[in-house]
Amino acid sequence: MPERIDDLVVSATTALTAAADEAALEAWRVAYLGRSGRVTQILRSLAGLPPEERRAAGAAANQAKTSLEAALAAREAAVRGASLERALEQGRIDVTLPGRPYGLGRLHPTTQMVREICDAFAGMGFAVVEGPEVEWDYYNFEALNIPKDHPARDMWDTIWVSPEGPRAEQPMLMRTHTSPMQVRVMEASGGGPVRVVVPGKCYRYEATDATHESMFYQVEGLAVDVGISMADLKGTLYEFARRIFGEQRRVRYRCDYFPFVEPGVEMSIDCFACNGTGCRTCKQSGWIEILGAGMVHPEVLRRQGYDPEVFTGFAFGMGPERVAMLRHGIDDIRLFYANDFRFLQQF
Ligand code: 2U9
Repeated sequence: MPERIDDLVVSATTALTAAADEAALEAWRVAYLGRSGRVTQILRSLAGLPPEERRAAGAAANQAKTSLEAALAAREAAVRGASLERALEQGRIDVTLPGRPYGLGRLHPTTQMVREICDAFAGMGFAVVEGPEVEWDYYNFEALNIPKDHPARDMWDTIWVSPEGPRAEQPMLMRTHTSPMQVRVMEASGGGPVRVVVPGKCYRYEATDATHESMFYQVEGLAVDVGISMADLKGTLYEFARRIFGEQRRVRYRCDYFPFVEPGVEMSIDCFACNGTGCRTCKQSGWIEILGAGMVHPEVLRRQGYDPEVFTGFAFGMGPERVAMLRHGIDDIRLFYANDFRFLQQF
């Protein structure tokens, strides 16, 4: 007999108690109950015993094998149970915990500003309309008193859509301002009065820097009717400035040139950061330029069928990103469209 059965059962039981996982249990099974296991070796040695010992030894050996197999099954169940408990504990979900709050989405700062500007004018009777971003040269330039080869075209570096560029018979481009839509509104108005603001994306083919982007937004406006005067322009834009920048704001108008208005003006507000005494925001001037405007050029009216001796109008244009930059102290327009959530989530 290779070893005493009683001794083997004791050592096997001790070793089984120490087996703490499935790999250890399998190793134990191979060592004791496997084809070359120590219990199997005893069972094989029975044939070599004298007949008078074989019966008793065989019964003891089989008893040992049965009890060790039962002990292995019990130990495997215990190890699996403990493993399940650990897994359940690690994966335990406390269903009474509050749900993780979803971050609420928000409007882009440009969208917020565009909506605020449009609301201010809508409150003064202006309709809000949008138009195509890919435009005909006619609506973007010619109808605005900027004929081909006019030097004013140099004010707008343009992205041409027509393969032949500006030489095409009817060139197409990415609009450089939202003015083309005002032309379309006058064209469709049948000679009637107009009160619109036009928000939308515009494009310019120029190097980007802290104040220039290749895609940016504009909000332009147009009022055409009988008897509209410069006073209407000044009063409307003054009210706009107070609605956006505060009731105490003062405005200043200075002459400026645009081919589609005459006279043309730039409107500034007194600096809301220093109340006009001079600071970084207003570059020590006490004033901040907000928009351009003017009385619609008679040629622009005439081309759309209005008699400039009867109908007059005013128009204006502004950059909502600039207004937002002033309000929030943002110093680089490129932040608006860099898709950096650290910037966007602040608004
Ligand atoms: C029509 C007639 C006249 C729109 C106008 C401006 C002055 C102006 C710039 C301000 C900053 C564009 O965003 S900006 O770069 N615009 O200063 N725009 S008058 O005049 C029009 C438009 C349409 C039919």
